[in-house]
Amino acid sequence: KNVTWDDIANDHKTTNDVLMYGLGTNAQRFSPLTQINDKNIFKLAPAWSFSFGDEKQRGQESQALVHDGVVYVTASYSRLFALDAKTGKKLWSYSHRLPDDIRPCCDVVNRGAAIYGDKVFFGTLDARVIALNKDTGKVIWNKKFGDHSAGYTMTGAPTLVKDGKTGKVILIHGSSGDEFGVVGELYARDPDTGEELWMRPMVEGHMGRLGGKDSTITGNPKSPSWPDDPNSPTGKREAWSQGGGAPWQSASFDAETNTIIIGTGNPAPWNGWARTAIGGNQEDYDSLYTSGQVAVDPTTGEIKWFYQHTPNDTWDFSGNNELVLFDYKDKNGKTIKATAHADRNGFFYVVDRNNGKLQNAFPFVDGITWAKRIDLKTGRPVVAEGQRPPLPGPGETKGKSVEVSPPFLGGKNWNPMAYSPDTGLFYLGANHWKEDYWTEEVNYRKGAAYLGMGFRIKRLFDDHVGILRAVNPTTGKVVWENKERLPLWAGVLATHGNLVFTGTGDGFFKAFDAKNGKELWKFQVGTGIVSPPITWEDGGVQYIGVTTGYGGAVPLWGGDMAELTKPVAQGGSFWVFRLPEW
Ligand code: PQQ
Repeated sequence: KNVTWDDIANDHKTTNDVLMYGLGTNAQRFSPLTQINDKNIFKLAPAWSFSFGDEKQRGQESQALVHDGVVYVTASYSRLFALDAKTGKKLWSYSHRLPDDIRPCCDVVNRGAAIYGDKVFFGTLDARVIALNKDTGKVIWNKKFGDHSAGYTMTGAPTLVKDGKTGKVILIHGSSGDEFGVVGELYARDPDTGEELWMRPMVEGHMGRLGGKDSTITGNPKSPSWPDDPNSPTGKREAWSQGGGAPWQSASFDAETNTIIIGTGNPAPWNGWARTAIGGNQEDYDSLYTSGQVAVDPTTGEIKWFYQHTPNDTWDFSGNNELVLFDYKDKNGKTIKATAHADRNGFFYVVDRNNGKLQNAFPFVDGITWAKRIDLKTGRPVVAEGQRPPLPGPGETKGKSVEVSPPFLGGKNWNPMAYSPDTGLFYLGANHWKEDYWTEEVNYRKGAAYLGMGFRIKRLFDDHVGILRAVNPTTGKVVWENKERLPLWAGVLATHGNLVFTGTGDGFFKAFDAKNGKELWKFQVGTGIVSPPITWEDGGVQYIGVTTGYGGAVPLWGGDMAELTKPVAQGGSFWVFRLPEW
């Protein structure tokens, strides 16, 4: 059976398949299934497990898809497996041949595939999108979108949207590469041929494309949010040419307003002084359209609205975490159609998805130092004095170190949260940590890290780093929490069975009571879990699936926290659980 747009549009309601990253175009990661519930979860047991094999045992961040009795799961190093959903038997696999000079910043990860018609689609570390026949694994098309040796790569799952104006289903994907100073780009493609329909760059003043031709410049053509330099050939300081803003995670889609909504990455370089006029004030240069959430027209690739979480982001907070679409009633009883976003900067944002206006913002982690609060009137953070690391003094190569929390890996990183319409709560895997942070010199060199900052991540509390929290998006209250010894890097799944599932760095796949946070069940998979779980139903049986295998940014960039995770064994498997017959 081929996948239709209706199948995708109803993904959040239907239980026999999982067709979208986020378990629906709204990215809520909520399943209406109840066979496995808070009463019988204690019986949950493995049904099968599949090993990805060979030596590529690290960084398994994939959310699997399920269709017509087949599990489609990507693996590290740009691999994709099709497995029989009942038995785990391999039906086919595809292993992309990668060149030696790829430059993924944060491990050789892949977060998942997209499915439509007779094809599955996924991105590769050498900056390609590939379409495979879903039944045979045969390559149908293969499109290179960027120079991997300059730092372009792709780790996020592509998604599909149906353009309400033209009636065409289109494939949407982003790019990665901010840490190497490439301009972040969002793409729309024809799913049948892979042909580019449009491309939107996320740095103000750069030219977009539509139908293979120049379209419009992003934002103000003079790009006043980036500093001028009359002595440079572009008229701007170097950073503008390399500016980052990569939409490296996955888009959500609001069919009602025909809008693609996606987060944009950090500006490049991290060093905010390089993105400020010499002798100027960082607060005067926002580095649009980085570190925010952007609404894009699927027909043209034009920006409809933009809300920036961290103007002139000098902390590598990025703005790229998932946008969950949900509706709620405000104080006056009016229904607000909103996006919810837990930013790396430690604040949770509720934004009106019709116009990008901030409705609510509150901290979801403790100990935030960089900003006092988010001003609900202006929508801008009130940045704390002394939290933008100073330039090196005369004769120095490093600036004075400043202690910042959250650190650049964030109060929450890419690991997506879940929303339960039953409880009205968001469930998110957060982390409590901080960093020493200082400026360094920075000059662009193709393919080299382009940061201009030095850092060391440290612990914030003695007894935990990870903290799973249930938060109320209207009051900002933490309703329950569970501490974890290691950083949390797995996505969350919520179900109508009053359950919340997630995985831990030390290898436990866990289930919690969605209402009160009581830990109800756990299973040790023998390696860390850094992926989003899924659930589906087949022949009257509910299954829960999760990819396992430690990796991602923490062991590479985590400083003291990387040390902490050293004992975690690597791996690469997909596990499936069900209730036994008794
Ligand atoms: N990827 C991870 C991971 O998979 O664990 C963590 C991060 C990335 C980050 O903390 C990043 O800042 C980051 N940034 C970019 C970017 O700005 O281009 C890309 C990626 C990526 O593609 O994995 C990460």
